[in-house]
Amino acid sequence: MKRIEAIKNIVEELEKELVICNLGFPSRELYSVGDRPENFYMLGSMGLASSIGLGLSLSVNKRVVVMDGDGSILMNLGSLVTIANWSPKNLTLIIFDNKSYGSTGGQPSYTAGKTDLAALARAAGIKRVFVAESPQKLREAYRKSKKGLTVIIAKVEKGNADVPIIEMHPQDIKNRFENAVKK
Ligand SMILES: Cc1ncc(C[n+]2csc(CCOP(=O)(O)OP(=O)(O)O)c2C)c(N)n1
Repeated sequence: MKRIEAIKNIVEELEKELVICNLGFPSRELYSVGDRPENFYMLGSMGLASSIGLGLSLSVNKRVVVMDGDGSILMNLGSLVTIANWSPKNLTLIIFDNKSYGSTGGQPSYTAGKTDLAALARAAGIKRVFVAESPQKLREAYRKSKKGLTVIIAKVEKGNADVPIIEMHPQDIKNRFENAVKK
């Protein structure tokens, strides 16, 4: 499964969920397959999508979905531990694991080596961890995630889709998202 295909499948499942998306190509892919005011494209801060999603999920009643990457979660592993211990019921963390830093040229990450993200999430204390290798499994996992804090490791191929950059100004992304959160 390609990352853009995984993103499209999640987008098709979305209702009013707030989405925080990893920087680089994942945000560009999400923007091109399903831009909506409830999407926050996190344009610069690698590693922080999961932390932003945690904070948001603790402050709102809506469901929060984080679309993260293996490189970014590996850079901020403390976030998994914090998420596990706060355990917000309304948070779904999807990690697109392409075993690489896809947005900067595909350099291998440590999930290409010895590191197992699902095992890490479980060891952090997260009970509901699913591994999805196909669009169908991903959709099933996503539907189940509505029951409580869930981490989904979506196994995706290396490579980025040929999609344009996000034309919106970061301030406009933020303002539009804030309005969607308040609705
Ligand atoms: C602190 C910091 N380090 C490095 C970068 C450069 N950078 C931007 S995206 C990216 C790769 C992200 O990899 P991953 O989270 O696995 O997502 P993928 O693009 O593979 O889906 C890197 C290294 C950055 N923006 N910020």
